[in-house]
Amino acid sequence: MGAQQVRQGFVDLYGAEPEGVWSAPGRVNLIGEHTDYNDGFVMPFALPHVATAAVSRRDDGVLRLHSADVEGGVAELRLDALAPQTDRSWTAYPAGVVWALREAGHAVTGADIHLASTVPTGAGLSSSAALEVVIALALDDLFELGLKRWQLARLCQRAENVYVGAPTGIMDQTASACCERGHALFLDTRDLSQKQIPLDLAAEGMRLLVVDTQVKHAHSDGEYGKRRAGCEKGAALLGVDALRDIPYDGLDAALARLGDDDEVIRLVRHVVTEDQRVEHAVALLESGETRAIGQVLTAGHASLRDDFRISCPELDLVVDTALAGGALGARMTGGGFGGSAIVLAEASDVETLTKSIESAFATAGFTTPRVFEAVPSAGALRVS
Ligand code: GAF
Repeated sequence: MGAQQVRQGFVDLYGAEPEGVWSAPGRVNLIGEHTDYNDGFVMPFALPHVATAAVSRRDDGVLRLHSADVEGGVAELRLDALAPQTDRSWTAYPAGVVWALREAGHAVTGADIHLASTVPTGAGLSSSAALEVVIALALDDLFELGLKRWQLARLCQRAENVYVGAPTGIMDQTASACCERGHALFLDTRDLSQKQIPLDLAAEGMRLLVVDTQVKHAHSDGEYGKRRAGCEKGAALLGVDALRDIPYDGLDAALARLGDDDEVIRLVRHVVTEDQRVEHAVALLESGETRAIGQVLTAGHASLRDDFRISCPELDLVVDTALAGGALGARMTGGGFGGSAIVLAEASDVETLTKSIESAFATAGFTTPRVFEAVPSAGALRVS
């Protein structure tokens, strides 16, 4: 749904023009998985799929929320009654952002909001972060809060961690808030320092496909939290603040110190090698060796499958089929346990690869996957 339709939807619902319309994208993560809550490195880029919000201020302590994507009428909430983990529906995301802004001392006095999103949900493409960031940016503009993009991302993460109750890291919100068209975002999640890395695959005759397996995942499920707790245990056993502090060339020594705690050993090995893969991929992109990142992506998948153990048969099938069909690299992306995989391929191979993946899914009796090309797109912005 386009911005004009969202604006019109607002007028139909609330009987007046909105003060503005904003959008924030979903993201695909090129490399750097489950490193963000370990203070490590990630490299996502923004998708063309966005959450769009038409918003006006109110001054009476009321928040009205409506989504074109969800059955049901306008939800009306009182700002002073917003409380963490009291809402299990989609409204927890925008309401959580309002709660986080107010809790941080920002004078948000109410709003009328109408939303629509083209980011697939449960596909590991950050539909929640898009929803949070579009609201944060709109309220920052309207209430003239003067917050920086990274500050908006931090507040959105707080909304998700505390208000919604999903123990996620900072990658998705920062990607949605800070990505730039034509670039991947090399982000250090410890201090949120960033570098925009030019990424024009089409100019080099390549494509990046997203394959949404249609297997739904959810971060509030226990498995994500268990991995996070396991990583924190590893850091504590090794006497560091976060696994980011274990250098790649100190990995063997660190693993030896973990004795026979096989589970923690696997988690630590994934995080430390994944940070190294991000740095390696950045170096390859910066030296123009773009095709070579394919092998880095594939190694990342093996680590997520075998060490971190968050893949699933559908994701493995995408990767195996793509590689057997000549892809440059492939891996699962996002939180895992379903969602999407990415495939880096020569442009000339895209059609054949797509057909092979669809046919492998049919043979395995899996739901037909949704395949689309991902082009690095703009981060959150005011549309009108
Ligand atoms: C999800 C989380 F929201 C991110 O913070 C990140 O941990 C990712 O899974 C795994 O890299 O998208």
